[in-house]
Amino acid sequence: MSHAKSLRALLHGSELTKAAGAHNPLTAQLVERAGFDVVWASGLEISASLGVPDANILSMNEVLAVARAMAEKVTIPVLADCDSGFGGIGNVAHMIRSYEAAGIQGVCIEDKTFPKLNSFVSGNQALVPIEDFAGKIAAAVATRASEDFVVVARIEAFISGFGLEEALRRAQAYELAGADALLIHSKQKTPDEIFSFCDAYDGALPIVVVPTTYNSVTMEQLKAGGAALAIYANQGLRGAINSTLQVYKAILAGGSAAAVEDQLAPLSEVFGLQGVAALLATEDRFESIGKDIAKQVLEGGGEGRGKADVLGH
Ligand code: SPV
Ligand code: MG
Repeated sequence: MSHAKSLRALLHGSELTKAAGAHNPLTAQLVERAGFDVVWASGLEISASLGVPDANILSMNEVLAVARAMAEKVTIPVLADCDSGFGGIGNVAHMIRSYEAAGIQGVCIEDKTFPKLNSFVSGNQALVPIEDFAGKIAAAVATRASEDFVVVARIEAFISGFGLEEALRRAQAYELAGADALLIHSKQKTPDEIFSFCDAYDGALPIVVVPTTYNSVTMEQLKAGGAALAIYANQGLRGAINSTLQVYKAILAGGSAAAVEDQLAPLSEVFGLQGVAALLATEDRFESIGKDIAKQVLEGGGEGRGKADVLGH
């Protein structure tokens, strides 16, 4: 789909850019409808939606298929979570070609080992050496076909138990490698850690944050603190889990579906999201063209009328 404002332009705009996580085209459409600027094709959401841990259990092609389908259904940019790049430098180069060709506007890769583990799970959060990840970023940037395609370098130093110094060292390296933006991740309950990074970072790249655990920080505070993009990565999925389960339980408890009807989106809304009106209009148009063609042939009056007339051009 065509895009009003590119991801690159949004990252360099004067406002805080807001992204929300999605796990399929439907939730990507809801992200757009709610008014967010960007869809985050979340690894956590996509893997949860398929019933597996966020730990590179899914292949690149499986998550790419979801991100591609999202990009086909929204007009806002899709930024794809690509974990640690699905392997080594060769995997990253293949990933960039595949994601760019799929109409996705940017990817985010993180400096953890493969397979990665979700940042909020206690377990292996080991970082790869700086040189390895700088090589991946350089490969990503060198491989893209268009300068507009965005490569976000995600720093997991805080998640992995390191301090500000390590985070800043990595920021400098990834910037030198050609990254377009830096995502600084944190699992603290307050935004202090990410603000300490924003204050101390003296490079030129836009900073991306994910306020999941430090959820009371406001968008105004994030903007004032130096963030360019805030990703609300998984609230949609968590809301859907709660509300879907409540609906199922209420049907059983109420003995009929009437008990939940007022909490539900009407079917007309479902049809709207599916594009049913456009389907019917397309069918009408081409059925009538088909009839016109048949009429010409059956009535033997085909001469003098070209293809363009039949198609209404
Ligand atoms: C995701 O949404 O998959 C992310 C963000 O990478 S987090 O779950 O916070 O790691
Ligand atoms: Mg992820």
